[in-house]
Amino acid sequence: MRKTGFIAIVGFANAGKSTLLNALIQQKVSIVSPKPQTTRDNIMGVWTDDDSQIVFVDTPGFLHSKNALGDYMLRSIDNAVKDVDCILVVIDGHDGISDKELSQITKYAKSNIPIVVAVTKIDITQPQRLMPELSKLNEVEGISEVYCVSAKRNKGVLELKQALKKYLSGDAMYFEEDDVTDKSQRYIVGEIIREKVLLCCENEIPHGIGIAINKMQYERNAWDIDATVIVEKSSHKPIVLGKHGAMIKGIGTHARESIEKFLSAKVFLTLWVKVKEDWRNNPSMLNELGYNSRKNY
Ligand SMILES: Nc1nc2c(ncn2[C@@H]2O[C@H](COP(=O)(O)OP(=O)(O)OP(=O)(O)O)[C@@H](O)[C@H]2O)c(=O)[nH]1
Ligand SMILES: [Mg+2]
Repeated sequence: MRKTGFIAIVGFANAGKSTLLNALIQQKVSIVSPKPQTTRDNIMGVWTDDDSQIVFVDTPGFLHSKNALGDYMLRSIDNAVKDVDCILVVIDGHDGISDKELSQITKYAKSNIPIVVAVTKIDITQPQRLMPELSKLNEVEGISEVYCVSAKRNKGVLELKQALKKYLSGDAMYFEEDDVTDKSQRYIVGEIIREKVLLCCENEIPHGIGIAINKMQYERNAWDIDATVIVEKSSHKPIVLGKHGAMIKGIGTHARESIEKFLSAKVFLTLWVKVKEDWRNNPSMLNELGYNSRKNY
């Protein structure tokens, strides 16, 4: 019989949570970018092997909420850490460990849920810089174990996963053996497009974009996908479109290539750009884009 259970992955924005989730389950289900606040919703990534099924829950990074979407993201983190077998706190070793991170761990320790800390990005962290940072964790009560990993270079990830298995407390399978996420194909396609906008566009715009999938249909051995990139200010539209449409064309090409890999099929992708003023404070827009109380859209 397999041991099963849930492990929440939490930490500050940009710490490397989603990269670690993808490395742990050896599949890309959660998008990654150098910009903070990439993940907006809890995303489950499922690892099943001969002796266990671990359901990892990737969460948005801790943030100061400035709008209704931010409130939703904070609620998502709170929901993720309820009733889990273990909380995996991810810390960016390269940035060093801040007092805010230490007090966040102290707060979680009060819940009596085992806490494991993964200090990540060690591939770009000098060992002499890492040691004093790690000693800060000794001062914090309630940490069960600390692992140093590089999710990007896949260093220490297997050892971390093996160690996490001992915290699993259930024996009921929550997902089929070949499931990798709780999210629909439609959701992941929207996320892939958002990732490419984050990667292609600079500065402030990415925080304010949303993706609506208008159509996703499989016909004659190919997917026909029509999606809208929603921006919150009219001044953002020409930036996402680019000169003579060059930016949106580039976003479309990158997105189509990734979606083809994900769906293992040919994809025809049409992208539009629309302005919806202040959509991150608009309940019906948040609902339409899938940021509603619980799960899949
Ligand atoms: N060098 C290095 N970079 C990493 C590693 N893990 C993540 N990164 C980079 O760190 C940045 C943030 O990674 P994410 O996985 O999106 O971080 P996150 O914690 O999920 O961020 P939010 O969703 O915004 O909270 C990206 O540019 C990643 O490529 C690592 O192990 N080594
Ligand atoms: Mg993330």
